[in-house]
Amino acid sequence: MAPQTQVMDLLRFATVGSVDDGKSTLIGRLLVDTRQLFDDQLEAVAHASVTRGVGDLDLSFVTDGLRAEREQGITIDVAYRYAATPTRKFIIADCPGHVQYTRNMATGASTADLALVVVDATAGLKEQTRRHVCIAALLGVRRLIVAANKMDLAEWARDPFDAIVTDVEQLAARLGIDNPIVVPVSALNGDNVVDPSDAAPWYDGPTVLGALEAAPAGGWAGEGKVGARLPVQWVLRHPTGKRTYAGMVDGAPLAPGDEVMLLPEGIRTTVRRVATADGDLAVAPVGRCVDVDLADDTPAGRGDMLATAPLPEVTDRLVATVCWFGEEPLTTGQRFRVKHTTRSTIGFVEHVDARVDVNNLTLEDRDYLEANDIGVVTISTADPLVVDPYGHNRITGSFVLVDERTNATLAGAMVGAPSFAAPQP
Ligand SMILES: Nc1nc2c(ncn2[C@@H]2O[C@H](COP(=O)(O)OP(=O)(O)OP(=O)(O)O)[C@@H](O)[C@H]2O)c(=O)[nH]1
Ligand SMILES: [Mg+2]
Repeated sequence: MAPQTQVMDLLRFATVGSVDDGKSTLIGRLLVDTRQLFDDQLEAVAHASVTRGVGDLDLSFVTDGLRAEREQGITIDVAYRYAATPTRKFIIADCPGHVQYTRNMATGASTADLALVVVDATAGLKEQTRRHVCIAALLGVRRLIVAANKMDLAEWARDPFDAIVTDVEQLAARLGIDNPIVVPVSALNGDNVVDPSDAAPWYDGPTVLGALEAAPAGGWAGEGKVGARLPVQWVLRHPTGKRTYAGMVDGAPLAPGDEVMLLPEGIRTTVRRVATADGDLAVAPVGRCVDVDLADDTPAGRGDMLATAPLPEVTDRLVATVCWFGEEPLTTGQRFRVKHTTRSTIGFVEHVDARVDVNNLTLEDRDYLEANDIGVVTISTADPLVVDPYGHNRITGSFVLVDERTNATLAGAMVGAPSFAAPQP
């Protein structure tokens, strides 16, 4: 996962929504109409379209580059694209909609500030759309722009658009997301994507690009809620016998003179120097890789953490919200490798507490999770973890469950229960 950045003119967004609703076509349209593609790239897309017999220019081929993607007409892996307009830079993650690739969608959304939700206006919000929006919100995305797509097929009728607006507003309110914007578009024809269209005279809002340019960047809810965090990646031993600790700064900047706690040992000390390959820093910003020299001798190892106040929690038992991607169900008693920041340990599922019903965002009593379910579990670990609630920090608040035998990632997990889901009576 990427660090939280402070760069204000950069917006990271991910496309989310059900299979075939038009996410890749919309991104293709956005890139073509803002002239991000070179002529030879466009020619390659046109050539591939004709070769595959899908018309003159299948815009989904701009991001769907894998052979299997073009043959099956679906997105499988996340495609990252970079775009720049006169007012803003964008990092775009075009995610797959197929339920089988929900894991990839979660990866794409995990670094996004904003979700560009694509909904086929002739069908409305599907369960998979709701699942994606729910996962995006759990992953910390706090802004939604919704493209009510295929309006050409809906003959630009206002009713299906209004129905989507109502559903989106209800969903966003439950997830604690303010002011979702819904735009009626045809990604295929380019209406209201970059260029305003007069096909919907009843709509007076922005185009998709206009909404993306106006959206505040860095919409991450947890910014400012934790102190500096430096998960120790490497311990550097110097000829003098001194140890320094290398890793990436997260949460808040770290500076010489800062009082830090070494965790889980619980040793209080002070930062003496913050070094980089380019010399010492007066302040190391979030995202910077540094080598930290401490005032006292300390016995830390890889996987330990240096932290400034407000401090994280040290625990070997936690409640987490998990997105389960294993083919076999997740049940009580299972054992996994837990990878949290730079630490790896063994974890046991003490209890599967509940499953999230993505259609109405409630928790149902359930002691197992099936593939692509979202649920709440209690996990205990062999070694203590140094965690923050996911809502406060994306890095220290998340971990993955890995199959010990195959090394496959089976779940993405966030520390804490989902705030939106109230237990059912
Ligand atoms: N008529 C019409 N067809 C569209 C529009 N947008 C997309 N399509 C078509 O819908 C189909 C699916 O489009 P994609 O862009 O591949 O959909 P996707 O959401 O990226 O699909 P996955 O990535 O597999 O989830 C393609 O045949 C597109 O040409 C639109 O605005 N109008
Ligand atoms: Mg796609």
